[in-house]
Amino acid sequence: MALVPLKKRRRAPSPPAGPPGPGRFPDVVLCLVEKRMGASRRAFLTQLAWAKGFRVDRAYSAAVTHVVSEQNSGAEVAQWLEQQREECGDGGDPALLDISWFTESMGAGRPVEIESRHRLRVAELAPHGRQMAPYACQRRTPLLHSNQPLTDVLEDGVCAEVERVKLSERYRTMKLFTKIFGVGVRTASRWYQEGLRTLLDLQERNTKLTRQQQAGLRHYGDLNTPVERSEAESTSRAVQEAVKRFLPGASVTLAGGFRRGKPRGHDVDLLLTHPEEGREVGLLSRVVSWLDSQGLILYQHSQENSYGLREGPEPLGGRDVMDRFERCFSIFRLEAQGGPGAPRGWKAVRVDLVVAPVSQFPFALLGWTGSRHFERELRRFASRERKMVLNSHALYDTRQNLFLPATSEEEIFEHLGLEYVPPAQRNA
Ligand code: DGT
Ligand code: MG
Repeated sequence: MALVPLKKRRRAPSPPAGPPGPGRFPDVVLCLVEKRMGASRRAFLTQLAWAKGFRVDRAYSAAVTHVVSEQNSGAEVAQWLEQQREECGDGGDPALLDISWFTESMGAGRPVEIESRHRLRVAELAPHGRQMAPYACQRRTPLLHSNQPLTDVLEDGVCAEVERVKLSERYRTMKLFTKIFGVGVRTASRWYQEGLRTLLDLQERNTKLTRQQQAGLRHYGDLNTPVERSEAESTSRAVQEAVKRFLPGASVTLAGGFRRGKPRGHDVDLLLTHPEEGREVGLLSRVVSWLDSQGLILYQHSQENSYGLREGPEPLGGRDVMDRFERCFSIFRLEAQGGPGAPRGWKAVRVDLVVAPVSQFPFALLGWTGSRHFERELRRFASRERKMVLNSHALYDTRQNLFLPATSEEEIFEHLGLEYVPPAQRNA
């Protein structure tokens, strides 16, 4: 998981303004869906298409004939289209296409004929011909599923154009820099424009780095090595031990991908609470200081709790919901699990510690278990289908103007009128 500034959706570079004229193919007007593709890649693909003489419009309008998206379901793109039509007050009936149509067209240097395999299916069919539930939170998605061979090919399969893009200097550099803890697309893009290309460049040219980025650079290798479950568990034990010293009875829960059963992840997400509301106040700073005094912490910055239920049911920061719990973003110095044979005695591991008052704990647990897509879908379902606002602090019913309390995740699903989905099935 990324950090506070990281987790905020960074505004990445927009595609350059305005397409250069009508293009070589007057019957074809493309619009690329940014969701999942990301702003940088979208800008890159837009420029690529322009260079090949295609017209690509930045915003949707009735003139658009081909909508191209990457890694979105047909239902998602259909919904996106519906929103665009509402916003521009304009109709249009474009073809909804997968990126494969785009890459093949770029490869051919002309718009290739649309085949059914290029089209996104708007009504997806589940196995046995059943209609698939429209929201991911209404479905069970285990870690390994029957479509695995297919999705593996889609993710890992080789496509000449995608390979070419991946090899491009900008792509490689952006990837290198955004993998530094504390560096987002904007900063990486600025550094690229300044001519920086390697991690060594950052050091040699004395690039100004925040304290977080300095730590990210220092532990670059470790932080980009997956965290194993055994490492997550031993981190959790270390935190538990510290918590017990200061507040017996308080609990430490491993959330994030590990709670969903993933064998490895990119960080360790831990939630702290105490069964008596209010007792958790002040706990985090003591725990962190103690861990620090034991030489377990390589970097940390903390954020205070800034949430009050009286504030009302605001959706907390728009599209990518941040929360306002007291939390600590840290890098732990974890004793190597490999024993004496391990190449080095320790490993740097990213750890997020989040403190939730017990009345908000089920919401925090639900919010911090993920997957991100599952969470987004759950919030979208709550808002569209139930007129409720769900975030990691609370569930608010806007029809009745009241908060709906819950003492477990199951109760939250009940309030939403959804069948309970256990953590291992939230791998959407
Ligand atoms: P990983 O760490 O690569 O194995 O993957 P996950 O699934 O553990 O993802 P991660 O660690 O980025 O986030 C875990 C969940 O916590 C995910 O559903 C999103 C949620 N989450 C992450 N950051 C925030 C945040 O700042 N606020 C809130 N409310 N939720 C967050
Ligand atoms: Mg995580």
